[in-house]
Amino acid sequence: MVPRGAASLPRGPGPRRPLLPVVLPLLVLPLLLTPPGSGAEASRPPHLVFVLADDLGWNDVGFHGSRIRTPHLDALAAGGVLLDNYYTQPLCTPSRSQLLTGRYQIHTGLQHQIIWPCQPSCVPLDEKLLPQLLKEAGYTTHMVGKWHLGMYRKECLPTRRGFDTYFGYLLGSEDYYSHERCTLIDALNVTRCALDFRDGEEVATGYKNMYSTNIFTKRATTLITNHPPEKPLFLYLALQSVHEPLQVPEEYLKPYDFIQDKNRHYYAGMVSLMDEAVGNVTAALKSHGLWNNTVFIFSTDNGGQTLAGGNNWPLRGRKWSLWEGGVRGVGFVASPLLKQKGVKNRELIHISDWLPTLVKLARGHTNGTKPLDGFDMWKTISEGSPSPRVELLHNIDPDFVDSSPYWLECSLLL
Ligand SMILES: *[C@@H]1O[C@H](CO)[C@@H](O)[C@H](O)[C@H]1NC(C)=O
Ligand SMILES: *[C@@H]1O[C@H](CO)[C@@H](O)[C@H](O)[C@H]1NC(C)=O
Ligand SMILES: *[C@@H]1O[C@H](CO)[C@@H](O)[C@H](O)[C@H]1NC(C)=O
Ligand SMILES: *[C@@H]1O[C@H](CO)[C@@H](O)[C@H](O)[C@H]1NC(C)=O
Ligand SMILES: [Ca+2]
Repeated sequence: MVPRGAASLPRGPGPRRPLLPVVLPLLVLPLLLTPPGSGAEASRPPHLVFVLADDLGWNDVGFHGSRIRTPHLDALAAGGVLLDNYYTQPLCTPSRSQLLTGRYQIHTGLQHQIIWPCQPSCVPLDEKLLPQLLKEAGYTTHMVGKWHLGMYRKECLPTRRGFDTYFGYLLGSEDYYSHERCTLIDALNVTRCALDFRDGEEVATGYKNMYSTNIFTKRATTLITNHPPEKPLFLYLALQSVHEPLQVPEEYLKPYDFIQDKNRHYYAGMVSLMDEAVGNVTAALKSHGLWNNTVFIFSTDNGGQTLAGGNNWPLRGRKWSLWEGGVRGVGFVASPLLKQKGVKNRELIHISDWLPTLVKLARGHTNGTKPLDGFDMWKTISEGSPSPRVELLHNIDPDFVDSSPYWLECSLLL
């Protein structure tokens, strides 16, 4: 695979399509309504709960054979559909933008990198996002956690893009306890920090010295507990775990005292805490009577950062790279609504596929979206049918730079 460019991934022995981004088909998906009266499933659209981990590596979960113990994730994956040929983008903003638009980032202008703190950029305002589509389908829509899709003007905020409520970080790389985002301003040789924590559109105070994943999990379970089960719920929980900085409460380190590497030791504790968080969320869905009509998705946003505790073995590469370690993602779907359970799915699935898949499950429509690059994967996931996707486009970006000029531009604003 070549870094920085287009690459295609053949699926199975079938015909291989040419590697020509210019002839990407414009995919206007026919979103057929589920026929009425086809069993319990047809009674109500399912609750959709999407948990996105940050920078979680391939070899960082028990179900991939890691020494890091993730009993809750392992049990969910074992009882659901493990996605074994699932791809994300190698970085936060591109992956997250594709998740919520169903479109490759070459179509949204977000192909160059992440959105830096001082960068006046967000997902273009004429893109219709997943929460807007689900809202139109009658869903209550909540987001908890890391946005990273732009915040330079109010119209860019999650609450203006389809979420009824929002609680979390607008950027990335915050301190887990102070919730401040620090930036080294090279030109001035100083580090500047600012609180990056919002409840709705207001600054959230009173959470200092509390670990973000605990705070986000508590908010998620409270939303679940207060949700009327008869109304369809979309909850997007974008955890800070397990992005650097490497921070975790002491008690989570103990079980991993055998790990010599300090980064890996901390990282292992962070993964365990995240696993517990997922356990708390699914327990709340169960005890509140939502689980039997829930589709639960767990995904990373990109591969592990091996420079900060992550591990993608046996895949080569890491976050930021187009090697498999950067883009082949940890992911699974758990749901009583799956036709096949306890299976490993080897069909090609990409992070841009969730929008059409979830909108279809919601019995919604994609009116108002621009041409989608994602495919509805429900039959592929639930029944094991062949994936409609035969290739994927990673990126086209002649302007890609490893360090952003916006770091410097920040200093002009201070
Ligand atoms: C930047 O500041 C640190 C102390 O805060 C100092 O040790 C370092 O030499 C400075 N670097 C430059 C290039 O001035
Ligand atoms: C999970 O819930 C328990 C019980 O409420 C709580 O003590 C724990 O901190 C929660 N874990 C996380 C990661 O939020
Ligand atoms: C889910 O459980 C509730 C209450 O236990 C029940 O009323 C409902 O019919 C169940 N839904 C499905 C799809 O089985
Ligand atoms: C979506 O668009 C189609 C075709 O324009 C139209 O028939 C349908 O009513 C629209 N659906 C909604 C929910 O707006
Ligand atoms: Ca990430």
